[in-house]
Amino acid sequence: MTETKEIEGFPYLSYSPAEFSDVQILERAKAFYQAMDSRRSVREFSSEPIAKEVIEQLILTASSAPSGAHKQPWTFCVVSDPELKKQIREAAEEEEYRSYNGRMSEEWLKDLAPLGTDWRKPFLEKAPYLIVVFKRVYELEPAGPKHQNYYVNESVGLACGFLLAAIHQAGLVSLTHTPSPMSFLTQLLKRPENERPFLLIPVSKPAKEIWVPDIKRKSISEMSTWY
Ligand code: IYR
Repeated sequence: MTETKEIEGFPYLSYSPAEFSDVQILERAKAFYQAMDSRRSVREFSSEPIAKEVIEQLILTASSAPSGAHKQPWTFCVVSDPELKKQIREAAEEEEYRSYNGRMSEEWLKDLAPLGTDWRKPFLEKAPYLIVVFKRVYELEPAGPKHQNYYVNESVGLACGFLLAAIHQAGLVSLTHTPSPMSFLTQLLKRPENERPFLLIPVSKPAKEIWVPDIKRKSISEMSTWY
């Protein structure tokens, strides 16, 4: 049963996370790793529709992430309108064309080669939903002062991580697309001045045939140091 009390004038709730045995904790840690390790970024999408309610649930999961001073400095713009998706694709491809043909260094292009990316982004029209995540640098009171948010990149990055996990867990696929520069999203989606585009995440059911690069994740010893 949840109890309530005041601490230094603020309301608190008692919180009792589920408890497990050491054996169960290891099993659960392994099972979750297996589930998450089977996630891949994809570039082939299905155009099959997905219920709006599903996307709402995914966004609620994303928004359960921790954030600096609990400011929840994020806005999730969900695009399913075909005309708007087309405009986003055209604007993204224009920027990406320039990136792939001059703005990116030789080394960067070489690093991307095994991933099979290029300036073409047909998935921006094909996927039934694009979730465009905006970070809220500050909050605007109507005709009032600005209020700073804290650790905005960390907070929105965490929310995006939760979102990718939720998408995968639901049986859907996604890509963390980073069109650069991204300011066209502010204009096309008519976002207010306190918001900046953060990530563009197309979401769909798995396409019938998907090929992903044969890349390896770092081993525990390569990416952890224990003191
Ligand atoms: N923004 C480009 C390039 C690109 C960047 C990263 I980081 C990738 O992991 C893959 C591609 C694009 O989205 O194609």
